[in-house]
Amino acid sequence: MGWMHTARFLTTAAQLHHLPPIDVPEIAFVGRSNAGKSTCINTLTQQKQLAFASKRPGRTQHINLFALGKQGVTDAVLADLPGYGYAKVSRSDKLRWQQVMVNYLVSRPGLTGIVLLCDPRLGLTELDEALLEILRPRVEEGLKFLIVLTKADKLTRSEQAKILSITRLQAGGGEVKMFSALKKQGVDEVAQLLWQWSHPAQAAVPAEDSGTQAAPAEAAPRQDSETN
Ligand SMILES: Nc1nc2c(ncn2[C@@H]2O[C@H](COP(=O)(O)OP(=O)(O)O)[C@@H](O)[C@H]2O)c(=O)[nH]1
Ligand SMILES: [Mg+2]
Repeated sequence: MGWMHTARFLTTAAQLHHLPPIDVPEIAFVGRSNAGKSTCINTLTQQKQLAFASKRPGRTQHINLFALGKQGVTDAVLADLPGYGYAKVSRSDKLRWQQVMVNYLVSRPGLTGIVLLCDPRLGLTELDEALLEILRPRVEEGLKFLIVLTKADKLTRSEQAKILSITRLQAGGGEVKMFSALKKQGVDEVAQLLWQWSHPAQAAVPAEDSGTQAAPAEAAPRQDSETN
């Protein structure tokens, strides 16, 4: 989807209060270190180095913002949050980052959606569950939520089906999608969903202008997507 490919670097911040206020929908990518977050962002945006796929997991300890929108007009922002759960990070660094992340998730104005990246071979870990718990009140208030199961190419079809249904149960009605950067599996589906989150008014009506190729017919009526 062309819209995702417009992604451009906006800013980076080590602390929440250094982030600029944003007046368009913001979608945050979160997940354990090594879950495949950088690779997923790079694949969705078709830009290899946008979210630096770190060779040293846990060391990209900044919140990075990327602007999206055609003709240079920003209509959404992606936020890449630092990965968590990396064993070799010191306890004090871990605590500091947990705090930044929790503050971001609880208080960031304009936060519209969360994409939680998860390696399906690990499943949702305690840290992921803790994060879901923190998010619950905001999800109840309408925050969109998607779990992306990465590295699908490492699983057989039947393993994929199994982990999908388990994760859907755990997600309590939230969306879950299978994704592979290697096989380009799930790329269009995830891009489509993020576009719908950021353009709820347009996503609710069938696409008429070909420029913004909107929701598939079955997804069109889902404006308030809390379907438990
Ligand atoms: N086979 C496969 N490997 C992947 C995929 N996505 C990420 N990886 C690998 O998983 C490792 C961690 O990926 P990265 O994007 O840096 O994870 P991050 O720490 O969550 O940003 C890297 O070695 C990637 O090459 C995928 O879809 N398929
Ligand atoms: Mg990364």
